Amino acid sequence: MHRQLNPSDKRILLIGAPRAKALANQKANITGGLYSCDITTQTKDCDRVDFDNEEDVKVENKENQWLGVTVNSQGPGGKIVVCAHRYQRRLFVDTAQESRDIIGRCYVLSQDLTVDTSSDEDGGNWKFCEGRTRGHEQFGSCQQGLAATFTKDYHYLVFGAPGAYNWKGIVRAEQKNNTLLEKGYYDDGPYEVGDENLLDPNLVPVPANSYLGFSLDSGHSITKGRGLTIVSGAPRANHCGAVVLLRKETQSSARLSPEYILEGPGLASSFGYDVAVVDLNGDGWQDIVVGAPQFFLKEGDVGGAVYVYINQAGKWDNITPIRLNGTKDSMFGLAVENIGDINQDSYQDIAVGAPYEDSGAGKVFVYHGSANGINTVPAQILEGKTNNIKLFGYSLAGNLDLDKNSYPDIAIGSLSDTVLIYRTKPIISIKQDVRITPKEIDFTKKTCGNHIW
Ligand SMILES: [Ca+2]
Ligand SMILES: [Ca+2]
Ligand SMILES: [Ca+2]
Repeated sequence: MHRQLNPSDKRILLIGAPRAKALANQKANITGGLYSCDITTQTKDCDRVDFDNEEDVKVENKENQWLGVTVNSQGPGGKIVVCAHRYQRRLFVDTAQESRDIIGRCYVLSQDLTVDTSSDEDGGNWKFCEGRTRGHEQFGSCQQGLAATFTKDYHYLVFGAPGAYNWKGIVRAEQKNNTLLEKGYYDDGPYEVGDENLLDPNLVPVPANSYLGFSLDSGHSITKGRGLTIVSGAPRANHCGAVVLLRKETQSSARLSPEYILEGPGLASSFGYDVAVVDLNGDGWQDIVVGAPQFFLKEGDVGGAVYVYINQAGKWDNITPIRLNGTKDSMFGLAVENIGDINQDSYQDIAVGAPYEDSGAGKVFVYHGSANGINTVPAQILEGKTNNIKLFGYSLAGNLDLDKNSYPDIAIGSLSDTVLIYRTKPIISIKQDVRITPKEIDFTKKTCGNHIW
């Protein structure tokens, strides 16, 4: 979801379509793309955003690049990032030495969905693995952009590249913004797990085949009052999955270092497939929600889980998470999202996708935050079946009020070319209670004076 402020104040839904057909000037057939949809009740009000509209087959290949695998807005009037994690660089095309490196690439667009050529940020120059040492033990399969996000202070763009260093995976935060410099803001970064200068895989806090950078979110007040923490899932770390809390070391360092690692609960649960930073109990400390869609219990009908970690004043060592369970084979937790405070009770709320629930129709569960952390009984269950949709809940977006009724709304993606928007509305329940005071009327007492009319 995105809010444009100029040239007009407009709320739009941005939809990544990673299997969409190529644009006219591209040589590939299937490139993926981005659609922009106005918020109306019409079904045909989405337009393809026109960018990434060229291809030089001597040095790159966009076939099946999955543009739109990630789409994120910086916030009202801010930038948009959209990525193609399978974008390939090519060398020595049409020779015996021809090589292809799946480095991935991201684009940044201005708030009105155009590429502003005078902006340092705008355009497709976000491909940090280009030109680095090749081979899958290094940066030849980076797959930058499988996850990407903006930090909430408008300062950094953060990218996940889960294929770097033999699929250990890395996370990188960087900024390119001369306007900010002119305004006196500091120029710093980039920061990278493994160190931007040393490029040392031994500094990555997870083993090979962990996929660090598969999911991303960030926030302040996670480990320190004002410090920035980047939260990234590594769903195959140690076969159990992990979520790594990262911070930049110092202003002079080029490194993102682990502060805490949340360990997955069991074998092959894909703990960290998605993560969400959200203050569920309203204490000012950001809590962390982690999806583990392949979690299962041998007994019973449990499949897929979501772990809710309630922040203990910035200390993460001894937190016992609350587990929310899905049903068997539902992939509950494939998507988790901070949807804002949808019932306006001052506690932020979350949505959880279970796209394989109901034999692949999919369901989305809404949970309300509370003073105690989270209400573990879903406040609402939204169903794909009632809308004839398959794999409903595969992606989620929220925390923006699309129809200006002050309640944040929810967009739910599927794998059947459909996105549904749920417009949140207030529910006012009126409790009738008639009281009579005093309960009995004493006719012997006169309270109306002596005047009888
Ligand atoms: Ca909290
Ligand atoms: Ca709430
Ligand atoms: Ca609304």
